[in-house]
Amino acid sequence: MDKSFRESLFNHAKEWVLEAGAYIRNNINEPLTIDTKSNPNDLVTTMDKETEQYFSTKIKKTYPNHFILSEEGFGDDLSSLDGIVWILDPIDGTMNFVHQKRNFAISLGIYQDGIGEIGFIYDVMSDVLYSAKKGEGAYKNDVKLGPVNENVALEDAILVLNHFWLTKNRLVDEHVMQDLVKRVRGTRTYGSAALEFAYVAEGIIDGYLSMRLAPWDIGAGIILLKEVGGRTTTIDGNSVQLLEKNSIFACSPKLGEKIVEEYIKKGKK
Ligand code: 2AM
Ligand code: CA
Ligand code: CA
Ligand code: CA
Repeated sequence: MDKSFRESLFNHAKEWVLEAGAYIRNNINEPLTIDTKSNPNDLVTTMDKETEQYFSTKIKKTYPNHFILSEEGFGDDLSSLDGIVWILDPIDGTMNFVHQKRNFAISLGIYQDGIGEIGFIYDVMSDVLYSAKKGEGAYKNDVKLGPVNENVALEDAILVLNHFWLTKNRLVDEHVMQDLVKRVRGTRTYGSAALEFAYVAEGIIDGYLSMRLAPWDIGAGIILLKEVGGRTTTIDGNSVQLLEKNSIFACSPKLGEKIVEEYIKKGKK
């Protein structure tokens, strides 16, 4: 993508992210209509839908030949990443949005022919914008991030995990996760995949492992993390397929390799 086009796309997208975020923040105490999707804990609110619709209208009007891959149904039905694709999660961390009124984010990644060009993760209630442009670095507001710490020891590492690692699973059955949790300094769960990616990029978390995430959970985070020298793979260390659901391992390359070799692949040897 041409640098000046990337710049103007970045500026439009940034304006829309901040505007949508301000609207959510200003209406955080208004009554919500809450529905459930795949199960009683899989929540969606009118704010998720309205925010996605806001972006969809703006994008379609300004860039009629671009595509949208998004969670709540206002995007396109895509079978390829050809062209320019906006990968959007209007509210990542809906459960946090509903129950905690904090720790949720707008996640937006812009790809051209499958290559990440622009990423935004907006922590709405804290008014903190993580952003990245391909080849130009990643930022937390106006502060440049990175590079990720290449030499963190497992004993000094904090990993983000979630309760899915307590459910039946090969890595749990074979005690891989339990051994890993015992070895590292600590674990955390924040409840927004996008923010969890941003924290790895910021260097306040050393790795993030999650079971099944959708493209819009990870689209922006992959771009942000790459700009600080981090890597995103599946749990097994393989490449992520952006149009599908993936298990996710976001980390610095060295720590990621170490955990995959010493723990994840352990049961397979
Ligand atoms: P969401 O809030 O946009 O649905 C919660 O651990 C994280 O996992 C959030 O980023 C959440 O995104 C994501 N997630 C993905 N699939 C989910 C599901 N079926 N139920 C709940 N959270 C899901
Ligand atoms: Ca959801
Ligand atoms: Ca999400
Ligand atoms: Ca969402």
